[in-house]
Amino acid sequence: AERYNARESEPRWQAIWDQKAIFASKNDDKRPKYYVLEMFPYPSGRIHIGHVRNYTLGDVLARFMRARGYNVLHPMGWDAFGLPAENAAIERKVAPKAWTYDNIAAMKKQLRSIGLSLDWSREFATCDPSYYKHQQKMFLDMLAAGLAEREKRKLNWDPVDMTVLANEQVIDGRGWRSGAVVEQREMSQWVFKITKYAQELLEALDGLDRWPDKVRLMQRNWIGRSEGLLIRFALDAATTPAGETELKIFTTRPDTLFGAKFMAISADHPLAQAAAAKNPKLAEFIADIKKIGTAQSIIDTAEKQGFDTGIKAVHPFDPNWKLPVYVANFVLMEYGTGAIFGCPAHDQRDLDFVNKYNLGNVPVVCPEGQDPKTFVITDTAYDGDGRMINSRFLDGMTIEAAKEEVAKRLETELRGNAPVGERQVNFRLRDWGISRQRYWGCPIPVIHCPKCDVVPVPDDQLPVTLPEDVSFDRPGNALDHHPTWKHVNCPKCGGKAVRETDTMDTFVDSSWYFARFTDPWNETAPTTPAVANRMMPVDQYIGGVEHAILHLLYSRFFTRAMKATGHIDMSEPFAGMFTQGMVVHETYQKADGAWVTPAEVKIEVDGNARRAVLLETGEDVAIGPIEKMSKSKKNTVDPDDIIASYGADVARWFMLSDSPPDRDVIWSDERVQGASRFVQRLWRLVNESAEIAKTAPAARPGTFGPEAQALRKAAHGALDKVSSGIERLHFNVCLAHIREFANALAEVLAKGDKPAADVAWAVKEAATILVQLFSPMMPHLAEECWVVLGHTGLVSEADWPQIERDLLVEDSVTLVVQVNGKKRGDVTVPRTAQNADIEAAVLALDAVKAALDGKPVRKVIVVPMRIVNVVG
Ligand code: ANZ
Ligand code: ZN
Repeated sequence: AERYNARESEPRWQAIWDQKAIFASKNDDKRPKYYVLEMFPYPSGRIHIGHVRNYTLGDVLARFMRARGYNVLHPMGWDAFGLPAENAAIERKVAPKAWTYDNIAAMKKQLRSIGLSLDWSREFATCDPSYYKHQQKMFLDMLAAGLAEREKRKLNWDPVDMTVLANEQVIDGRGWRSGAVVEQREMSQWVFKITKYAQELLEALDGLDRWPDKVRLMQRNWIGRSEGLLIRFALDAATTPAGETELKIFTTRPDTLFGAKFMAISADHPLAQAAAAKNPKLAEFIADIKKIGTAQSIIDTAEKQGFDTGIKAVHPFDPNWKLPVYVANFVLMEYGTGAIFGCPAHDQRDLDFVNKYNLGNVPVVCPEGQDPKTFVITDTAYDGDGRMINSRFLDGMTIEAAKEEVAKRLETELRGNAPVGERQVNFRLRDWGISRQRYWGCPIPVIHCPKCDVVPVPDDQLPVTLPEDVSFDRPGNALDHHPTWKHVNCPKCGGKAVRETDTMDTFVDSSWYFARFTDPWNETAPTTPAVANRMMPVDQYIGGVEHAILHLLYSRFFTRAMKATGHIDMSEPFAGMFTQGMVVHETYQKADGAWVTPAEVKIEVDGNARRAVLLETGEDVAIGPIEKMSKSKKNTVDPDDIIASYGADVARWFMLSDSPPDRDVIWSDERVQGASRFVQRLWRLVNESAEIAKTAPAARPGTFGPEAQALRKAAHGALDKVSSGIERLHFNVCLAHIREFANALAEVLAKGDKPAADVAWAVKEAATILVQLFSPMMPHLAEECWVVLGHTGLVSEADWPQIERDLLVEDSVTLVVQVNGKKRGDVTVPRTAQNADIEAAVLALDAVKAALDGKPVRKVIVVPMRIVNVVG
């Protein structure tokens, strides 16, 4: 046969799939549903190789489940709002809308060239008014249900992008996109009350047994539940500003109360403000530390600093024990009560702090087996288990018992009319601030009226659409600058009012798109609940681990909010979650330090040595470490180039073959060429098989000789292993089985002579199974092979082959061979072999003879199916 020509074949099959609309799933389909979803892309302009991997993984599963008889939903859309469109507008004077839709068109073409089994009939972009209209409706539903609120908040303000950033968008005190030092500003903004679901979001993680453990752990930590005690410390009146009488703290370690050395409060704490009013030095200190910002990442890394307010707090178990109260930069106002007691021996931050201010420490927990008299803490706090010491009535107790004892005592002790201590559960999770001062986002559908305050936009006026005549000639929110857009009459009183000009965080857009895919045609509601309830949850969601926290958590919250407002009747959107690894590549650098792209170098291989030279000049370039593909290091490969030179099937096969899908895969041209050779090999194999298949009897032979039987066993064995491998997304293992099976088929063909009828029949069966096995990975090649084998219809529409289970039973077993208890090799014998035959086979082994070294055999012990031990 001629060489397989992917360039000619791939677009042809793509057109046929399209024309027959075979991947469009119907909502009234009666078969069981299977929903496969890859995280939808941001329309940046070009597909990158990471997308190719992501969508290929999902596509293999989607094609497989379709062949298995499921009504597969495998849609695609665009996460289309966000800053880059505005930046393009500023830099290149193109309208955000035009830029976005142009990018979508270009990327859609690229996605099609990968040969994905996507249902394009459901496509939408989150910037389509027909999508965000429903998002606005749900916002209003949430407002009515108390799940959206307006709140005054200290916010991270990015002075360059002129927008509020979420805490997680602040990296080392700087904006994640602009890199500008972030400031703190107090502003009113819209929040979603995700904290109402904190406990539920945490508990439900246990039921998500098809999620990676690491993702569930990340979510758990993010939600950050901790059980502790709220303690009211009395303040010493003589040292305290008038009006202040007590300091409330939250602690998870009440057992360490006798190790307390100081109290610390946040710079934003009212007591700090009160003390600063009379102390200019303190006021200055507070101003200073506020400049650094209060993002967690800064607090964790900044040097611990404090200022002694002069105020003293009284120890709850000893009226004569006074503790100094500091303002400290490592205490956050937003967590607990914004105040702590510091126990330096058992908390590293507290220890760093006392070491700086010479306050000393007293250990109160002694590790088991340590002598309390010699147990001292210097630079490293001890946060492990042990017994209480130096702690009066707690001495000798375990930490747990001591916590309980302190809680019991303080709970029952009253000051004023209130208990001194109170058990409390705290969450680290904050409500989700969704206001963004940006143009290219979903408008928040409310109107601010001087008389009526916040008025929802009436349903019949939705969507509130973005104006298109906007200018980006000055920084800030173009919606706010627009001459007319925001000026409206109040829907309630008819008076002059203004629209909300904040738009929603783009994470809102991606928090329900998966539900919209179930019925994107519904013009009057976000979902058609009966359909959404049937098609959801997503059975397998696939995406990058970078979205393991926020996107998944927000989606889980939003699904609950949709449930509360009647748009869907379930809580968890993703039954299965898979996080794929990255595509990485080695880096190349010229002698002058300039990075060069993989396309510009040629690799010369000499034995084990690899050398890189510049294609154009032959100049040597250094091969650097393998890294995540990035523009700065130029170690990217362009999917278009790959598909143009090798075809999509090769790219897909390579992505799947080289490493498990959850690990990084190293892109290497040499290995890609290997995949390309394998494609040609399969093509030849199928063509040769087709010649033999022509001679096969139409009817299945009644019996099969040993050769035919062996081939059939290989075929059904591969079918079994690949089927279960795909279900578990162990794609690299599946590909290894396919290779092995292809070899078995090739061996039969290599015999050359005209095969007997039973063998010819088995070859036809084997070739058919082989093509079906690789069809989810290399669908274009598979369609072409399907034709060659004389099958009608499309392999993409064919049912998955039936496994004949009785062919899976192995005929032989392999036993470990030991001589005097030491492994010397193994032996493979027929499953039905008698012990005497096994003994004879073992004693004939060279390794056994060598180990015996002429000594007589005293005994041979056979452990059936496992071990043979020769005693000499
Ligand atoms: C005394 C103590 C002794 C603490 C000890 C820890 C170890 P999680 O587990 O994250 O809830 N803390 C409380 N509020 C804080 C705030 N606003 N800013 C900074 N730190 C704060 O952490 C609870 C612990 O973090 C609390 O328990 C408190 O310090 C500190 F050996 O109290 B601990
Ligand atoms: Zn009004």
